[in-house]
Amino acid sequence: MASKRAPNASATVALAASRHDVVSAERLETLRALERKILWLAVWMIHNANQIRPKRDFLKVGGHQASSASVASIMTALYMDVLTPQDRVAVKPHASPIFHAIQYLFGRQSLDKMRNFRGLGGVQSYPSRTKDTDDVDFSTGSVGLGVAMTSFAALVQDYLQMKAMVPAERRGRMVAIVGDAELDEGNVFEALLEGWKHDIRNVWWVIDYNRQSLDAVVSDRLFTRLDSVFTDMGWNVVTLKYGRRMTEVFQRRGGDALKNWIDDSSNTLYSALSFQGGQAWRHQLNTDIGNLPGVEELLASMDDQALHALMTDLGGHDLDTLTHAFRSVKDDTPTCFIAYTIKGMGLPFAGHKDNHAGQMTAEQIGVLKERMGIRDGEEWERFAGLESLRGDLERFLASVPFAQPVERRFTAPQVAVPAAFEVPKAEQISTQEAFGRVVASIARQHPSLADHIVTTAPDVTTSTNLGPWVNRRGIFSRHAHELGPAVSQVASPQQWTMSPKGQHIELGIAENNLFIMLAALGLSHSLFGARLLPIGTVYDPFVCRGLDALNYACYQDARFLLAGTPSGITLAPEGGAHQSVYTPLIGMGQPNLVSYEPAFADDLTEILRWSLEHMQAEHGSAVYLRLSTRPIPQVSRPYTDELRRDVIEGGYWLVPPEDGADLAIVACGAVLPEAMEAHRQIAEDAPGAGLLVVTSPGRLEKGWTQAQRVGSLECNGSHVASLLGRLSPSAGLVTVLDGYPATLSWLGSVFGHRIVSLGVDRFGQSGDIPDLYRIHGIDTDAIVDAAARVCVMERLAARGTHVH
Ligand SMILES: Cc1ncc(C[n+]2csc(CCOP(=O)(O)OP(=O)(O)O)c2C)c(N)n1
Ligand SMILES: [Mg+2]
Repeated sequence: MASKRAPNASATVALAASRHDVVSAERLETLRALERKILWLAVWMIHNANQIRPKRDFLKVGGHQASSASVASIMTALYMDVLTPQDRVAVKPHASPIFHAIQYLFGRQSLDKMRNFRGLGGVQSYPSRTKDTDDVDFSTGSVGLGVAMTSFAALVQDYLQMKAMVPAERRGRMVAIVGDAELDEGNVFEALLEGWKHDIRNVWWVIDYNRQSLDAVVSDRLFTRLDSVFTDMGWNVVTLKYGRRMTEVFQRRGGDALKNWIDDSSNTLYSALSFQGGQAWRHQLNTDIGNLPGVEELLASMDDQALHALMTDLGGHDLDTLTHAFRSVKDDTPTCFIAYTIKGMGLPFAGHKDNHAGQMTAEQIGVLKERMGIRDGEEWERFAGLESLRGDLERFLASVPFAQPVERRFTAPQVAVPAAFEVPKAEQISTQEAFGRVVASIARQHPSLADHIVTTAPDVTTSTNLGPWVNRRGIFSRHAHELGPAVSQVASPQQWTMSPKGQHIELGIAENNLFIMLAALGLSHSLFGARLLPIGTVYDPFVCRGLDALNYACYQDARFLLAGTPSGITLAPEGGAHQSVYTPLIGMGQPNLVSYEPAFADDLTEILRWSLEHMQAEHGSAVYLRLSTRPIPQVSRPYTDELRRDVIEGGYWLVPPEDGADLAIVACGAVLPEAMEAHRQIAEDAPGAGLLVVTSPGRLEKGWTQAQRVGSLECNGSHVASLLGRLSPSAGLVTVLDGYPATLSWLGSVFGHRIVSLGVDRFGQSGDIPDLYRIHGIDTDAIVDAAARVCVMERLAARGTHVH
């Protein structure tokens, strides 16, 4: 358990404790009893789900007894002693059973759900803010993301505090209970650096340092790195390596040698001995240090059981050490606790290198149950085996600070959104520029709405047209920064002030951070009772760089507006590395996200306006806009309520087809000029052909799929059916977008229309738009050609000839 580290004032909690940091012996006894009960309930929950509950399939239900046991003490100390209702916690995913067992003891989790662990409607496998019903603060599951979430939630809390948007009594600490292998995830370090830049406060990361991941025992050399990374980032680091029992024995003769042995022992050896127990410890210690002064006597003074208890008395399992460490923190500096633990502590496979998915046998459960004093049939009883303490425990639980009946999930009033925004005026304009202008004009024309908007971008603020908004509303910083005359005199369109009043959170390039920032901002109404309307921008191809974090934000039902811009091969000269191809499919397939790809500024303006409402609606969601830097000619038309509705529903006829028309061109986004020109060219040969603008492939598709589920095969209720229903049943469709063609090819299934789908299915490259549209087959000629083919197919079909 190598842990050579430079002495550090904050390193050892045994130092300088004030009296009330020390928990009384009586209280410790109570905590220990609860810790045992919590471990039992967690283990039993998993056992019941896997080995007792009847099964209808051949799947292992799963659940992680070893990972849970590893943090039973840490979580007991936190929830039963230290946390307040204002604190928010991301529990490492595999400790879900421990969290729910704790809530069960508080009377906040039902027995039915515990019995139904990992079953439909039961306790979720990993803590879920949306699916669990006992007040999970942050969902976890994809390791590393929950950890980072606490940093960004702290930043949101700071943001709200500086603007007096959250009362003092709602502010708390953002706490992550972190598996040590989570620290292999790069996003944790991206978040650490970003947090340092923003000088975040009130964050605790408690690292469950069991030195085991899923597959293996982790490298001995990791520890020294970890410690210094945190101190370099300005965190306090508190190492909890030795429990009280160990610390006391170190004072005895031979204790020094024992301590040195512990410090020098490899993680692998320590784990193996923890598994094997007293005899193995004795043998190894005698072999390695038995000849050093005092060691023989020291070892002889304990039986095997006591020796095992001593050697596994690590800081992360000692409630005395843990409560004391947590209580000793007196300021809001981010603090990392490195708590040494044993994976599977207290269970038969403790320390075994393969214990990650291991589960106790019925026999082993029986032994543990007996040890806990629990009788058959009383496995779920809250106080079984603790009957003599029952009264005390009930009183204790009722007095736990975290368990007090304080509101923890808020609703915030909705912010009014005007019925219309002013549409940017221009003969030609790109959707990206229109987006920037509308956002900036909200700052000017709708100040009370603008007060709730917060923008953020990973170093692409100017290049995604957020600059004018930031000029008006400034950059958020805990500390006001005077630019000074020399800086102010540099002529620049970007005049950005930095202050606590600022409403743009400027991030470094890491896209993971953008999405976790949006997740935290997008839950502000629920976490803090303050309504924020977050708007983030990102280059569209780099949505994929942060995709898991985007999914994570949506999984928690965070509400935000994301502009992915610029997108597609339309970004022509920038080349293939910057040209997104399949992001429209992400927009379609991602739950809790509605996506749009408008072509015209008036459509974009309405979509943006509607998004600000949808982000606040009870059954709303986040919104993703796929935008472009290509200026395109605008169409002038009355913007009727019907058009507004159609734009939001996902599409409208720019040129309506004649009833029973044989052909329609369907286009989405930046390729509209080509589609319009193609439509003009075919007018002679295909009179009455329609031109359909799709603003949201995803909205159209969802409406269609849902209509299918509930009823008629014609899907009469769906918007897309009402659009395409105007065509002849034998009509042909040509679809086109700057993205993967399957985004729209499903339209052929709505009424069985013949379809040719144009789009991009290879990486792009540098070029200009005419060249790139030509080689990818989405230019005017390609559309006209496709229209001709689809018409030929139609005629051949009418003659009964099959087309291959
Ligand atoms: C992003 C991601 N990759 C892989 C996994 C699969 N996985 C689950 S737990 C785990 C290792 C966890 O080790 P650690 O964080 O140390 O927790 P412990 O089980 O030791 O408590 C892995 C690789 C995951 N949940 N998320
Ligand atoms: Mg681990």
